[in-house]
Amino acid sequence: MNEKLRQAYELAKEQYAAIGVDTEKAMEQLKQIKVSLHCWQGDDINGFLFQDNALTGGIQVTGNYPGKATNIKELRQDIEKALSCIPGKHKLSLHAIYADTEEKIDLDEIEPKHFESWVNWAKAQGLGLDFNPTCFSHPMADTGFTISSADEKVREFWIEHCKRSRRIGDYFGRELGQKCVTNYWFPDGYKDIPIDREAPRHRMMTALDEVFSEPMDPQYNLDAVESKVFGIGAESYTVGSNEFCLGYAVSRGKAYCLDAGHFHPTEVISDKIPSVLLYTKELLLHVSRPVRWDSDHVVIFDDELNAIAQSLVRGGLLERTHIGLDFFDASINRVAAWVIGTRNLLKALLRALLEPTGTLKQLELDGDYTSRLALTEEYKTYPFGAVWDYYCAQMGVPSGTAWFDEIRQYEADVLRKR
Ligand code: RNT
Ligand code: ZN
Repeated sequence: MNEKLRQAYELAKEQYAAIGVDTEKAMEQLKQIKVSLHCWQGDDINGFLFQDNALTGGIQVTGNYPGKATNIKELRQDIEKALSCIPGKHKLSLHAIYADTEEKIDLDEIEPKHFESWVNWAKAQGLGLDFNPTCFSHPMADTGFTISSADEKVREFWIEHCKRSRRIGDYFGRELGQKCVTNYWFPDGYKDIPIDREAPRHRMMTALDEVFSEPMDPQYNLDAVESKVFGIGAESYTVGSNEFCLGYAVSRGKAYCLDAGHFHPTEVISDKIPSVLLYTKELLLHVSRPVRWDSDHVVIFDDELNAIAQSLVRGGLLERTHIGLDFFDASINRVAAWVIGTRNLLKALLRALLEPTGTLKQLELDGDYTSRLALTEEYKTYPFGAVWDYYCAQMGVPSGTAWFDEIRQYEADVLRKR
């Protein structure tokens, strides 16, 4: 290891020890945290099951940076490259449209066997897998409604798709020996003001009950429902709203999925985490970055990201939270996007773990808000960067900006040649 890096770490270690923080313990805790990387950053949510399905569902990927993955082999190669720059053992979140099969199948026909090659690859990579039914970018979703459609045929199609998705989640969990989180998100909604706000929600509730009717071992598959406030083209009404999904998760013993971009612009999920976890056993996060809307920008090291990490660490909620990523930027190098977002998330978690939380909590209980403010402000400039660099080096991945040289090289050698 680079001697300067080690010296910087030793100094940081002392400085943290002086405020009662054990840097070794923090790094050990960080090592245990798995982040679920979203496969869809690599190919702009195209998937490989259908040839010409346009992206629908009120989400959008913008940009035309060269080198996107055009098949499963390329996507895996890109993910492997990204993972080589990210410390730790993690998970990959797949969407149904990433099925690996030569068969001409539709979404209501997917089976575990269509994902077998992903399982084999995940095993070889030491990765866990999560899953998502793809309830968009499909002719059956063209009316803007899927599982809550008033058309029974449409509803049945999506119910079948979700049931099968759940079985794939169970299959992933069993094969990989770690729980798969299967996340259900539906774009269903109206562009303009509806008359009936109740019936679609009623239909969604009944449809979900049907989807989850098959008994399944929660050890292998965990179901999560993701809410949203609005989507492009569905600005006036979203069936799967916050109240709908939270209520559903609480009443049915499911996990709730909080996406950072799915609330009004001044609302933050960092403050929702501890409330939700009072009422649900587990939580899924889609860590994303909304810029004016649910724009899914690459996660940066901003205040809200740090607040999310603090919520999890300070509340002792890491064990019940599954941390997933959800962003898609096609205007920059897509592999770099993964690395930037994931490293930032891990960095924020490390920084939160390097806080003397017990001391600060006591000050708060004592009503000493002056000390609380004074100390938290000083701790902000404590040398967590030195601990991060050391952690990366220990974990065998590049520290500092070194990872970027590798991605640049990869861009020249691989991405630009596609
Ligand atoms: C959409 C949701 C959803 C998707 C992915 C692709 O607003 O955030 O999670 O981004 O399933
Ligand atoms: Zn999401």
